[in-house]
Amino acid sequence: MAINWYPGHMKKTNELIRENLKIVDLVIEIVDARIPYSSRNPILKEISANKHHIIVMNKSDLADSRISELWKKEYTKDNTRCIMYNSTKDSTAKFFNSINDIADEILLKYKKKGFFNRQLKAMVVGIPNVGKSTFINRIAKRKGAATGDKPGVTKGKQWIKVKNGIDLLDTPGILWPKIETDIQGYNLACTGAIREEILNKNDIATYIVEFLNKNYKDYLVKKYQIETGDKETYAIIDDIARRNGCILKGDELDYERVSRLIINDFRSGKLGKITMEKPENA
Ligand SMILES: Nc1nc2c(ncn2[C@@H]2O[C@H](COP(=O)(O)OP(=O)(O)O)[C@@H](O)[C@H]2O)c(=O)[nH]1
Ligand SMILES: [Mg+2]
Repeated sequence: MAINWYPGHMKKTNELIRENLKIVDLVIEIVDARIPYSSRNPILKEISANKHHIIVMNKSDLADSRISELWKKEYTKDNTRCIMYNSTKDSTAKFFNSINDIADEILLKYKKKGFFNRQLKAMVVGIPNVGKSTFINRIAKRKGAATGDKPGVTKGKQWIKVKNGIDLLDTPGILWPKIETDIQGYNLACTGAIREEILNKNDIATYIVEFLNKNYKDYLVKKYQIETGDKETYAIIDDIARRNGCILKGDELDYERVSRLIINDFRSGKLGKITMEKPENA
């Protein structure tokens, strides 16, 4: 899928991440638990080699916990940690407990070198809309403080003391989704990581219904009170539209409205807990 990102933008944020990575001990990579593959960018591994790394599978409240377990196994490798997290609800302890030993190890290393007051420096990175700001606000126990994540907005580095011994960079690093296939593009669009200007709303909704009809048929039937049978995706969408009064003058179906409805129901978890990607060997 050819998506024209803004190359200038991308270059600038990549440089910013590289720059900031140099001075941190721990990289906190926020991933979307519904699309654990497509919400990562392999460039991070390249630019953060030798750093401690924790993958926070965020929005885990919206994901299929059975598949989340498989991903957790897959990602807990090569000195990388992985935890399931809900940044709108989970305790800060849940996060800090998962990195306590890493933190102790790093701080001890500093002490051995004679730095007794040195803090562990951590940084959050992730693709757009994955929950970086929500996560930062959560673990910094901030309410709604705007976390600037537009490249170049924050001048100078601001560190937040999130825990004894741990400082977090206040500005997250934005990674650009790396899209190699149409499926990845759609998965990113479904979760809201890439904008609807890039993929059209009706196509996204069609993709969701097709995916659900194949993988989570019960959710579709239950939520919309429809019969799916052997129906084509388009016929199912027509039924959803009729069921929900998405009808225009002259009895035409309002595809704009039904598409919006399906996308919103998916994103808000009203359709159920859904994961769109499985580990390769699962
Ligand atoms: N259900 C759920 N929603 C989340 C979670 N984390 C973030 N969000 C929502 O995802 C949207 C994007 O979050 P934001 O922090 O702005 O993403 P950012 O672009 O990475 O900074 C917001 O509507 C958040 O409320 C989570 O763990 N669970
Ligand atoms: Mg943000």
